[in-house]
Amino acid sequence: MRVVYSPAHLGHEIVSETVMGRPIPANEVAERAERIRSALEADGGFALEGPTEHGEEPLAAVHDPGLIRFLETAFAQMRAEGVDRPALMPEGFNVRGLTEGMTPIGEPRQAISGRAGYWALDTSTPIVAGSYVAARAAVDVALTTVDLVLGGEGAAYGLCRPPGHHAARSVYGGYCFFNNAAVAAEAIVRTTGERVAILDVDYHHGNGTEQIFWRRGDVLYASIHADPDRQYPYYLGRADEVGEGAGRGANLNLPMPRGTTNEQYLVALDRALEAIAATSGSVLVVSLGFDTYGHDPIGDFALTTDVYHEVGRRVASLGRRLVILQEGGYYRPALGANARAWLRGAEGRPHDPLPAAGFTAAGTAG
Ligand code: SP5
Ligand code: ZN
Repeated sequence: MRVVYSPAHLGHEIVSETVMGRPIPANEVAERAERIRSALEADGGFALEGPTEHGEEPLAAVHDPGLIRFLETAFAQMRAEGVDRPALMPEGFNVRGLTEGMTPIGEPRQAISGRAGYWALDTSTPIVAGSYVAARAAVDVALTTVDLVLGGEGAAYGLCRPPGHHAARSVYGGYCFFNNAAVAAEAIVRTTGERVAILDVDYHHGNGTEQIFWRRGDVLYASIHADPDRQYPYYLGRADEVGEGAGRGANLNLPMPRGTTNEQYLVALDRALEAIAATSGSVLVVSLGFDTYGHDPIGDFALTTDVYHEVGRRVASLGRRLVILQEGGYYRPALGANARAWLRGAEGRPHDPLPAAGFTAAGTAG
């Protein structure tokens, strides 16, 4: 399988994130993508290549130009204001109730902490010096993966970092700046004129993808994720969110309980695949996350490496061409094995798991 990867992600070097006011070691770190890259290189069955530049037009088809300009200039503005921190985070937020019953206010013209809070969703998505270049490269990775598939590949994988599915048209957050999968899906619609489906198997609900295509009947969004009553992104992801207008019925949310097992997960997957099979279109975009893994530090599902091979296999059995884009997954030691298993399953290759590093065959620490 062809794999698109850009080293530009290394410039998005995150050290800490803030959760409930407390700084904790960052989860969405560069090591994630490097672990996946090494595992795919070691497999021998994957061919890595760099992305080609696609410019701003396909990005602006999905995102508010104001968000793009903010992210492009934010870090430099923070420095220009004399703030000597490694990362920019918002101070306050443009929350829904602030302008309830009023005509909404616009972006503040000056203070960077206020501008950040106008566009941000949370306090766990720091902007560092290399974040914008990395986020633009991740979009190019996604669009290059689309090119490969529209050019005849049955499946291709874009190792996007930073991830994308929490980014809405005018919002960044959840470790995401630009919605790589949404940009990809929109590019496919515009190029092929067909309908497109997006299957989101990250542990979290892809609130950004849902928002972007909420009123669209030509893009189906189907997601299996932790129930937002107990998990981020909290404010979207419920089963009764089905889309509106032309998009009514083109949004499928399958919220899952704590401790979701391989078996429970596969039942939900089959439901999502059934909904996708009922729509037309020859290309499926997959938002691929491994934070569903049993040992994930921020998830609470119980999935194993073996089931990722089966998930990849079942997704491919739909018979659509696959644009597979990386989202989350934070248990670094297993990321390589999990990605390799999923992608081998999607390609119809056998599982062939490698013994986990640091463990003997008996499963005890070696
Ligand atoms: C792309 C993606 O997977 N984004 C996820 C963003 C989640 N941000 C919220 C992190 C909350 C961490 N909670 C720590 C609890 C430790 N038990
Ligand atoms: Zn996630």
